[in-house]
Amino acid sequence: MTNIDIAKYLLEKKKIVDSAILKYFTHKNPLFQIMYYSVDGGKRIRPILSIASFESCGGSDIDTILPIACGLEFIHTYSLIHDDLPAIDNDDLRRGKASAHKKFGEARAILSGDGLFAYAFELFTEGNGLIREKFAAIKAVSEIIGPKGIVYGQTLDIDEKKTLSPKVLREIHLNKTAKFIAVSVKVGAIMAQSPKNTIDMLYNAGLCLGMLFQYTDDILDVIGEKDKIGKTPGKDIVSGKLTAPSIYGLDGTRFRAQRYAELAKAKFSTLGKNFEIFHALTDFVLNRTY
Ligand code: GRG
Repeated sequence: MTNIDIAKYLLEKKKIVDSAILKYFTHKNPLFQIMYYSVDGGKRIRPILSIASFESCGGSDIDTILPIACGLEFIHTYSLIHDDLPAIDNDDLRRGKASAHKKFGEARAILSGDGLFAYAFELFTEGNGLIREKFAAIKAVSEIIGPKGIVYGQTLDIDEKKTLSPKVLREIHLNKTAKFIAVSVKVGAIMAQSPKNTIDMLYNAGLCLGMLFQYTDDILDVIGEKDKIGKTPGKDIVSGKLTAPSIYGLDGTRFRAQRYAELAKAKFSTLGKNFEIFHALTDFVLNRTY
């Protein structure tokens, strides 16, 4: 247990991220409005993780990490827009409102995702200095959002509807979700110029946090409230998706989520007291209702 007020922490950091994001949407070009529609409204977990890591690693100038934090959110939003498309998950609701293709039509939704994806990389290169670190951050992110990460995980996700294989489930969760969560933690450490072993340890701890995140996402699909989760509950069951509850049941999934939380916290503990915030963040992910 920590004395950190995690709700307050998340709210404060979300405000910082939200106002940084807003500054990137001052263009008059209407595509930016379509892009912003989908960006608006998320929890900002990935950018917050990158900031938490940056600060825990001793980083002090938040402007060093903020553009990258916003870029992570843009890539995440891009993946959500594409995930919701009729050809993939076909979901009408996202972040408590009509999903992008429902609001603007498929073509504009696809293009707004593409725009966010490219815009993220522009942000990653923003500002002067720390060229090596930016290069390392771009390499780390680009490695896990493509065919060795998110896109691979999503491909397995759409293919694997029949087998009830724990091994395949792990592969989907790891690639679709956990690596992106882990790399969000990693880039904070990179930008704080941390030593390689700290960066590696944080990435490994982040993978456990990411697996936990997808377990709680699967649980919320079964028991979550539409108003809180902002998307359609029960979709995984209807579409016959391979999820943790479909293999382990709800109680088994909760038990495994608890184990991932313990594992994540044990790994964050080895980094010392400066990383206490990650214990609170892990507990938040374990107990989240949205
Ligand atoms: C190339 C990046 C890229 C994507 C294309 C469609 C696709 C391939 C990937 C989809 C991956 C996906 C949607 C994974 C699920 C991850 C997940 C648990 C999303 C929900 O994240 P939250 O709860 O949502 O952080 P908010 O709205 O709060 O940001």
